[in-house]
Amino acid sequence: MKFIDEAFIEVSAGKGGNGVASFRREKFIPKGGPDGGDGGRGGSIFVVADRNINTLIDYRYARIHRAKNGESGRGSDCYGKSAEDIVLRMPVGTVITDEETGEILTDLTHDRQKVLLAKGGQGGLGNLHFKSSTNRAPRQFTLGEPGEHRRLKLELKVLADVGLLGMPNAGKSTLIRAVSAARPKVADYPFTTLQPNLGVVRVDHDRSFVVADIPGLIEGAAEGAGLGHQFLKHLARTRLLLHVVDVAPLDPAAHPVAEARAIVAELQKYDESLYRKPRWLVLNKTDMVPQQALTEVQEDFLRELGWSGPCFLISALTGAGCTELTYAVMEYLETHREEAMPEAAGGEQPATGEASGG
Ligand SMILES: Nc1nc2c(ncn2[C@@H]2O[C@H](COP(=O)(O)OP(=O)(O)OP(=O)(O)O)[C@@H](O)[C@H]2O)c(=O)[nH]1
Ligand SMILES: [Mg+2]
Repeated sequence: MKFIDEAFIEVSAGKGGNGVASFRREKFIPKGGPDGGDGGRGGSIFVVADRNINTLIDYRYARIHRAKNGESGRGSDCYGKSAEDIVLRMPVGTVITDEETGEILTDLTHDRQKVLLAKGGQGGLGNLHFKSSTNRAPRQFTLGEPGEHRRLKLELKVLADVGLLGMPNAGKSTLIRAVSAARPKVADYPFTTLQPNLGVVRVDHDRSFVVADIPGLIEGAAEGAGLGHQFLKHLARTRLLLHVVDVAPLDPAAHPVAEARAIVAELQKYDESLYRKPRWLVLNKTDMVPQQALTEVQEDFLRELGWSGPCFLISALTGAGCTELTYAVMEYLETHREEAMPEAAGGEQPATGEASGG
């Protein structure tokens, strides 16, 4: 099973403009010849693959795409204007199926690939075209053709860009709920999440990325403790890991630094390349720490852990710091696009039901 991002849209190409029957009327020329021009072409709808787009989220909002009609022809040999085409941008990897016939119209495999989805109608012919030696004053003209209309299903196999990593109860699922429309279960007991969840994080109208929330890890996972560590395979093809740590555990015996170390150790035991993947620290549940103590808590934590990499303070519950975090992630992904992970063995995607949202 794979995680599929999907959307349903309708595309309507424009109708061609009508041709027209008209005759030249000038002073001293009592009966001029035919001069009715053709109608313009209706706008067509194309799709272009764009490697800068990661998800189909935009198409869950904008469902109907309609191109304009061509203008009708006019007298004095005037042709009607053709309507502009509409170009829809979609991620590389999108498969587009005609919902009515089940036919796959296209499978966008490479950047800038352009495919016609709905053809605009041809413009009709003006009576100019029907002039012949036997008919010098034709009254015929043709109407513009209708544009194509299709209901389409868009599907994209989603690869997570970012993976959440952490102890049970660290707040990973709460974070994915805070930043995306995914609605995984959240509860105050460990191992709430049993299956990975993916969520689409939209930072602004055309920038988004995909996050994977996986079950919690504990010390000894490599030996099967907790849910084991096989879920880490879902992170193989992500480009960035967010290590979520509960900095204000309710249990006074808990030791967040030691737990953070344990997570990293499990990561390394699982796979060296996962261990070397870019990783940021996300200190969660800051709402449980008095505001004035926050800087000190962070500094102590980083010093004790010996961490000098990126670190974010958030509260997944209140949303504090989450926007800053998602913007930073988006920016990171945009500036490190070239380092996209090669197809790694074992890097299959999470099996999930309803995960992303719109
Ligand atoms: N006060 C506070 N509680 C939080 C915050 N984030 C999560 N929680 C709570 O912590 C508990 C665990 O949250 P989850 O999101 O289920 O944690 P998880 O990391 O997904 O846990 P597993 O799925 O078991 O690995 C829940 O009771 C949450 O409401 C936060 O920022 N502040
Ligand atoms: Mg969870």
